[in-house]
Amino acid sequence: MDIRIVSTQPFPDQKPGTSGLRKSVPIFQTPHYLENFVQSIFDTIGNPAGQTLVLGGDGRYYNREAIQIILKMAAANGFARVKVGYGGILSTPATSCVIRKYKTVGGIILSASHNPGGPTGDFGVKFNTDNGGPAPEKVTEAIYARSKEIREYKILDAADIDLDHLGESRLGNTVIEVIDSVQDYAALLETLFDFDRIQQLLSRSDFRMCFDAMHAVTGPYAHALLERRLGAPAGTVHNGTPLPDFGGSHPDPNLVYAHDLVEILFGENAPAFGAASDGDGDRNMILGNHFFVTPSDSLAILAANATLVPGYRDGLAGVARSMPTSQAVDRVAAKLGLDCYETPTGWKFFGNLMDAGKVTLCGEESFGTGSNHVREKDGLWAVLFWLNILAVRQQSVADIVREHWQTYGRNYYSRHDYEGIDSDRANTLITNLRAKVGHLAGQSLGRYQVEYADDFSYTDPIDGSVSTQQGVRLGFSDGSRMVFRLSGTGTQGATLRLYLESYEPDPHKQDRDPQVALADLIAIADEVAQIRSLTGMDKPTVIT
Ligand code: VG1
Ligand code: CO
Repeated sequence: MDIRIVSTQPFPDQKPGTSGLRKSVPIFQTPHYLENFVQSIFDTIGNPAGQTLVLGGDGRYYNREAIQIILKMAAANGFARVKVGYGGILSTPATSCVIRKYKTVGGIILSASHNPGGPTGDFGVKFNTDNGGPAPEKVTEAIYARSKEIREYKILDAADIDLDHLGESRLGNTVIEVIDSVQDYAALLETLFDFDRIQQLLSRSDFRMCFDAMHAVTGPYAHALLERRLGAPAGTVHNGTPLPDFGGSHPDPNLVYAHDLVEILFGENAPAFGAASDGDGDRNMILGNHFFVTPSDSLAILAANATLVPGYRDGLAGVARSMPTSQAVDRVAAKLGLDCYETPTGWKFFGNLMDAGKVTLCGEESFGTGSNHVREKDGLWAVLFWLNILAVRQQSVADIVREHWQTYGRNYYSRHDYEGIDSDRANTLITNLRAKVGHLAGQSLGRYQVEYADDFSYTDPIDGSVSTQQGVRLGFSDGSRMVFRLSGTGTQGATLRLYLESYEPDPHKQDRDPQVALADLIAIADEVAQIRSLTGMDKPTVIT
């Protein structure tokens, strides 16, 4: 065996963000950059002897090259086996599924999720631990600490592995197993949903659906599940071939970046149901005929209807949402007598709650929903969950959502993103807010009375770990809220996210445009945070 020990210098910037390490492709192509980070992960895992690693990515530019490097490093580090996705493809939820099913030590997912790809786009490395979930903060901190002192890494001198044939081969003493990217995951979803009933729905002449894979990882999964297994007509899946640059767009399933799908669902002769997923397949957007379901409402509706779905027939242990996500699901939990947890942004905070059996469903406002079937958010899972509900209730998406509002009230919700802000200005804005919040409680802002104002801090109820400075939030006496935080997934400048929410119990007032319903709060947010003057931008770059 030709193990090479390569001397290297640490890079100072390998601190994982909300979800993995994300940098531009040219940075990842800098000699030793990827290798240093991967060796830091392996050193943190400890003793790889006898262990299995799962490896795959979303197919973006540099995916295949990075996989070859990581396979040779895994072999040089002494892993017994690596399960790698066919063609280098594994979605984030599928990776989580494979880690859990085969009880492996963890997995590496090559993805920058919703960030654009291509030679000058973004690349990323996420590490998931043996429960199948994103590494918790204590692990990402350890990886980062290791990356700051690393002096060498190990790699095997060997030929590339053929990723386009299923089956086993060897790199040194390590077995490399190219696995079907879809099979294990599809088999798991089949245990949760009523596939027969969904199949009947999809065969009805008056029900058409359309799924936009955005040229990202879910193409092969959606073709296999929706068209081949569940019988949706060929052509139901749009943009189903993963491309290294996602066809030049953001693989981000929201009203702005999934505009082709939005045009179809809001056009003439629109289908009954539409959905899209992101780069690595963990997010989802749900649309009805001329209707958009906010991700926060989607979580609440899945929770309220869970017992209609075989995998959740016996009810939920509890639910959880990230702090900026609307409180719609809290109302469902209250009515059903379920515990409801509020965590910081990022899926890594849900893992402990799920492992401890405290929650079954989790969600984020950023188009992420999931359950304890894996330890990731899961785009196609959410699509099948909705299809299962539609098949049972035989109502339109819009009717289901409106009925939900009548029962629970409507949480008007919107997120305003200000992208590409100068980092210093963004930090000033947040620093100013932090200084201000201590004095805001009890004050009136317009017609709103501030009930509490703080910088969100979370104590994990299972392991007691504390995460501070997770977003400045203002809560008002009528239940309205606003939250300010900086994105932890961007690679250029800073992105300010402003989250806005107000509650409307009156069914006659539930059909307003959210931007109109939230207009006063939007104005107050600008006044409190001086967004326009500090960013120099007069409106957000993305509104969802
Ligand atoms: C964003 C979202 C967050 C999500 C994260 C990863 O983070 O707001 O809810 O968990 O992306 O999503 P931020 O720090 O930019 O707000 V993904 O689909 O990477 O894995
Ligand atoms: Co993603």
